[in-house]
Amino acid sequence: MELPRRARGDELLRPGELRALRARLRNAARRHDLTSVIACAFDHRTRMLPFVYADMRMAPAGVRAIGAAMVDVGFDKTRIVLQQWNRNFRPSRMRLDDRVPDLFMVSSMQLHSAACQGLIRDACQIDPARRPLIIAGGPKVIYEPWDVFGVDPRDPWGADVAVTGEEYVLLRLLETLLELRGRDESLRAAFLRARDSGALDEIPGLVYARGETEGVAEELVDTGVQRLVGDLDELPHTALGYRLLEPPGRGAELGARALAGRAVGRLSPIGSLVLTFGCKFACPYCPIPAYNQRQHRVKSGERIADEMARVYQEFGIRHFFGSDDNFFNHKERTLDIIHTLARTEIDGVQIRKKIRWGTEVTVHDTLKLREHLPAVRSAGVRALWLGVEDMTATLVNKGQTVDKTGEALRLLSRHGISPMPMMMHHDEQPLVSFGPRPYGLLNQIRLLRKAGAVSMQVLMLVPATGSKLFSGTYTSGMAYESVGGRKVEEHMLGGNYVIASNHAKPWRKQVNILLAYAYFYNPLRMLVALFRPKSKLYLADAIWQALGMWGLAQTLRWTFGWALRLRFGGIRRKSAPPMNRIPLRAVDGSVASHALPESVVSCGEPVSKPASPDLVGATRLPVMVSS
Ligand code: B12
Ligand code: SF4
Repeated sequence: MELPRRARGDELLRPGELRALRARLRNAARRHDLTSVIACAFDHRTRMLPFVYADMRMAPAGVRAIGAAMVDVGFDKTRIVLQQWNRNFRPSRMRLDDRVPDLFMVSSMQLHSAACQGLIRDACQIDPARRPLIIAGGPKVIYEPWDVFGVDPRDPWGADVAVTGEEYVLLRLLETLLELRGRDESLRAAFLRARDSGALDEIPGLVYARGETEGVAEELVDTGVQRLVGDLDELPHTALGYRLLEPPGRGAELGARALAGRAVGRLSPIGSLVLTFGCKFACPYCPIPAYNQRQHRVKSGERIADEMARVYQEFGIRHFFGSDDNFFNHKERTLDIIHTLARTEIDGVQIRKKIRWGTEVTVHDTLKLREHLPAVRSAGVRALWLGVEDMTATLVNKGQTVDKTGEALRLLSRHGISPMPMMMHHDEQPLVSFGPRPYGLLNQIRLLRKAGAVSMQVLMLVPATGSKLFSGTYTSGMAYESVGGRKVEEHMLGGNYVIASNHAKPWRKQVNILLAYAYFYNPLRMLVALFRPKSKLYLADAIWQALGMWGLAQTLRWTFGWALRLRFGGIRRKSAPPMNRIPLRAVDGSVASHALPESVVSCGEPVSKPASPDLVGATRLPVMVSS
């Protein structure tokens, strides 16, 4: 089920609203000496292809954005801890400025839920009188906020509040709490008073718990779907978040100071940057268009140029990855950014000579921008990740055909931009096919490599929370509960494990993924890459091959046992999606925006979800076909 959309015309904040809030908070912040720690949850069992380098060497933008928002309004005593680098970090032992922080925030993707819950549980060990206010957020929480609250009186734990939105929601929450906070009162005490007085109910984008006992959520209150910031130039500057990173270490506690200067660039040589959000397509397996309430949001070219230049100069980061859903989504907006960057100079030198960057696009839009690809390269773009999924468009048709996909890849290669296709393997696709139609997985990989592919991503189609296909995959019995006695856990939901299939021999699907990677990343290809590289950047092709082989070894290590279970073990299937078991209601007692259709509402009975008066159901746009 997709996230609902706010009423038409009410999806976005008013222009200037985020800027005004930041200014107000800067005034208020002077009267409060707050310390905060923001942890990025990371489950190390997820370290495999195709993300083995980026997962550790790119400090995530989500926690940095939250840190930047805190510093921007005046709360400099903020530290970001990445579990990627600090796997033994224990919130119960954290001290900042020689005290227990006022705020402990956790950011998590769905894949890292177990780690996220572990962090919150540990923070709950702190004596309630001194406990920080615990706030959870990020992609996991946006779709499944109930999972950060405990319900067992024998094992009390849980966040105080889940933020199902972005920076604006957090800052509005802080503003409300600071307005109410008494002298020397803890932020958490102010939160509890605000919650009980109904002051939080006016802030869309929160889910908070109610209950008699500390750490036992008897009921959750959902304040609705957030309003999004439309003009991304209103966001705090990205450089602010980079100053807050905890140095890597094996300890449970925080170090004396955050990483500084060039050390940041050495540990995070790739910088992720928000450039645009949103995508005009409507692939049924993808939650992105609904999350963005069908809006396309952009930063200006000037702002992007400034962010790249400042991060480069301050931290020595030369490689960037745009966190775009589809950077080429809107031709004019894309060209505005591209032309501005192409004109930009850093220290008197054209940007493309200092900075290299890449992002995600679609085949369809790449072809539409074909005559502008030289400008795209002049703007510093050196690699583009393309959602090819299945070249024959059997899985989903978003304008790609075998010919068009090949053409897009060749065009990019010719212009010195490395094409990085992303494929999705599914039940109907064989490993190899014979005949004129290149239907098989290896047939397609061969074509993509010939057309210039430098890296390859092959993931199995799995149900994504917040997508149209999500509930149906479970209710149809396609998704697995357990295989060979091993339960499907959240860290397995990233597409590397076959966890939903109607194929008679699902182990073959698991093995196909491994074979596909071995076909693309192998010593022979690496040798060829050294002498006849696909990329115009000498060694880039060979480096990707080396990374790919290392990643394949990791993928084999984590998933081979699963393939054996699929081959020899019994499969138990689910009949319903993972559900919220805590009563969840909207502020006025009606059905909550974040409730799944089968969720429990206050009376304890599952209900079917009626249309809410102020929310319209996500539009069912037709899947785009080629123009
Ligand atoms: C870059 C990226 C990656 C990089 C991440 C590298 C890195 N270290 O940063 C790589 C390529 C490694 C990657 C891998 C994967 N990714 Co990815 N990725 C993205 C992408 C495109 C951008 C992420 C980003 O930087 N966003 C910009 C920041 C600012 O947004 P944000 O993180 O959401 O944070 C905002 C809010 O969520 C909120 N927030 C976040 N944290 C917190 C905390 C608090 C306390 C508060 C109050 C608010 C808050 O405020 C932030 C500012 O607005 C997103 C899609 C997108 N456009 O966001 C997908 C996305 C995060 N990835 C996703 C997935 C599924 C994956 C994979 C599992 C593979 C896959 N099947 O696609 C793997 C997992 C690998 C792993 N082991 O972790 C999903 C996550 C879905 C979910 N519900 O968890 C996303 C959302 C795409 C989608 N399908 O919708 N990914
Ligand atoms: S093209 Fe499809 S999969 Fe890619 S972001 Fe858009 S809707 Fe999602």
